[in-house]
Amino acid sequence: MEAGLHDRLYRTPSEAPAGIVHLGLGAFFRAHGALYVAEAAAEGGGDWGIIGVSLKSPGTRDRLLPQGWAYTAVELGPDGMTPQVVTALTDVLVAPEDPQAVLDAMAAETTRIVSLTVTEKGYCHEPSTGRLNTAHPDIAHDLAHPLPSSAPGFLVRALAARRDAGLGPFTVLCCDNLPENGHVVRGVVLELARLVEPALADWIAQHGAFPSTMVDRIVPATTPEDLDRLEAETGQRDEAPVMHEPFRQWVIEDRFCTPRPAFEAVGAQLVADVTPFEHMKLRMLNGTHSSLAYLGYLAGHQTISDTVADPVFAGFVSRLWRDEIIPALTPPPEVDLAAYAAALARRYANPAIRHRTWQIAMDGSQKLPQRILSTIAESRAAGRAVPGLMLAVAGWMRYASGRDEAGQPIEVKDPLAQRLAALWQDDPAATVAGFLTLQEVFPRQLREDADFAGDLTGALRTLVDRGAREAVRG
Ligand code: CS2
Repeated sequence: MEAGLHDRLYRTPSEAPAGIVHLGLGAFFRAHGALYVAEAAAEGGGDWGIIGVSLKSPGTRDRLLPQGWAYTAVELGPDGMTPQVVTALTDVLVAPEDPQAVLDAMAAETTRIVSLTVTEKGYCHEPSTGRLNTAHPDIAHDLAHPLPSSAPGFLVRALAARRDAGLGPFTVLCCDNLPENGHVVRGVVLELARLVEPALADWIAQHGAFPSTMVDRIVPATTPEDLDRLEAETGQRDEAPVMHEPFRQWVIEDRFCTPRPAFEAVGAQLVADVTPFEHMKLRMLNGTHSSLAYLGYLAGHQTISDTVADPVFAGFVSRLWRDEIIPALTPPPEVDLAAYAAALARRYANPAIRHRTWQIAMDGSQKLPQRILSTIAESRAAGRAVPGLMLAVAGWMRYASGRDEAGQPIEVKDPLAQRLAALWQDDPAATVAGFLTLQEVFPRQLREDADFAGDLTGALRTLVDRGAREAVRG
C-alpha cells in the first residue's frame, strides 16, 4: 500500500465480515449495489462486507489494492459533483489468477448472498430463448474442469461445495439487465448443474433462491479526465472512482433463502413480482438507450446527452416512448409511464453524464432481444406499427457492419462481431435476410414473418438512403 494514501483519502475500511460475494466488479455495481449494501448495513446492521470478484482481468483489483479497497463514488448532478467514499469492499479476488480462492469465498459459511453484474453475455445463454448455450467455450471448459471460468460455472461448483459441506445454498442475486433475470440465472445454473450431476440440480432447485431484480442507475465508464477532475475538486488522487447520476432504483423480489441486508430501509423496493418493473425499465430506458446509441452514433453524436440535445433525436425518443413502447407495456403498480418517460428524458439530458453512444452500442446481439425486439414482436402481434423501433434495429445492423455513414471504421464490440460484419451486403433485402438467420438474436416469430423482413428492409433502405439524422426525423 502506498504510504499514507489510505489514511489521507479515506475513512477506515469496512471491518464487517463479508456476507456477500459479488461477481463482476465493474463500475455499475460499485456505484449502485455496493452503496445500497453499505447503507443498509449502516441502517440495519449485519455482517455485510463485500468480497468483489473480477472474472476476467486484474485492473480493478490493482487500482483498489493500494487504497485498501476504498474508492470514491461521485454523483454528477446539475450543481456539480458530490464525492462519497465507499468502504464496502473487504477484499477483491481475480478469478483467473486463483479460481479456488473464489470458490472458497463463495462456499464460506459466512457468505449469504452471491450477487452478479457480469453483463448480458456473462450468463452464457442464448439471448432469444434464455437457455444455456452448451456450445459456449467457457461452459465447455467448466464441464471439463472442476475449477470454473464462467459465472454459471462458479455458481454451480460453489453450490456443490456448500452442499458437500452440509451448508445451505447462498441466495443468487442477479443485477444484470435481463428480463426476469433471477429466472434466467436459475435456468442456466440448473441446466449446467444437471450436466455436472443431476442430484445437485435437484438440491439447488429445492433449496436455492434466485430473486429477480430491476437495477437502475446511469454509470458511464470512468475516464482519465474524471480522475483529474476529481483530484482537482478534492485535492486527493483516487485511481478507481466511479461516476454516476443522482437517480437510482433497485426493485428486488423478496424471496431470499438466507438473511439479507435491510435494503428496504435505504430506498430499495421489495416486491412479490418484479416483472412489470423489469419490462418497463428494459424497454423504456435500455430500449431507447440502444436506439439512441446506434442511430446517434451514426449521426455523429458522441454521448446520450449530445444526442438528445439534438431536437431531431429528442422528438424521436419522445415518439418511441409515447407511440411505440408505452402502448405495449403493463405499468407496474402505482407507476405513471408518461411521467416515467419524462423523468428519463431529464436524466438523458444531464450534461454532466458523458455516457458514450459507443459504450452503450456494445454487445448489441445480447441486448436487442429484451430491449427492442420484444416490444416489436408484441406490437406486431397486436397489429400496431412500430416504425421507430424498426429504424433502431436497422441502425444496429448498419453499426454492426463496422463502417459509419462516411465509410470510416467503427470499433464494434460484440461477441458476434465478426459474424455480424460478414452479414452486411449492398442490397438491404439481402442484409436483412442474412441477419434474420441469427437464431440467438431474433425470436422465431420474427424470423418467420415475411412482413417483418419486408418492413425491416424498408427501414434499412431509408436509413442508408437518407442517413440516420434525416431518417429519425420521421
Ligand atoms: C446502458 C445501461 O450500457 C448500456 O447498455 O443502457 O448500462 C444503462 O445505463 C443502465 O442499465 C441504467 O440503469
